[in-house]
Amino acid sequence: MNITKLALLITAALYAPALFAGPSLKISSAWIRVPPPGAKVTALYFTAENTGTTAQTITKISVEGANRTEMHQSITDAKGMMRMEPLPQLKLDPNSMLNFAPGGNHAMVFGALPKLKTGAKIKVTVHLEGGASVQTEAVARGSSDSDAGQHQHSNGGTANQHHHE
Ligand SMILES: [Cu+2]
Repeated sequence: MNITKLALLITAALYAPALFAGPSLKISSAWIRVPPPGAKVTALYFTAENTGTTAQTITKISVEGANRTEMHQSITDAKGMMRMEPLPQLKLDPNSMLNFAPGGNHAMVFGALPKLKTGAKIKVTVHLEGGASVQTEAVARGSSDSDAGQHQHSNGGTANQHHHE
């Protein structure tokens, strides 16, 4: 191999990823909980996967129609009490995955989102350190998907009646 070919190969190797790769962060399975009537806050959950070779840091999450969001983690303190702590940012190591799920990490969504109905899709933007962002859609799910005892169904259908012991 002559030196020109080698130089070309090295150049290609150096620049190809920068040219073709967007952020290596994948956001999937996003869903937002339909807040009970009058509630001014709800939670957003999703799976974040860093498929790249460099760490990715989530700095902010924007939700269409919401005033603002905060990333939270649920922790159990020394007294055995569950509470939430804000996460100013969240770092994902290369080839790592993070699940935002009830009982763990979540994005707290502030602002009532009064028109949010089960099945609706809303735009979510995950902002990364360095200025890149990843967009996804979150599906609105009712509280019947959880262990919450409060239900509110807009269609009034009898099939949606639940009883909690
Ligand atoms: Cu929270």
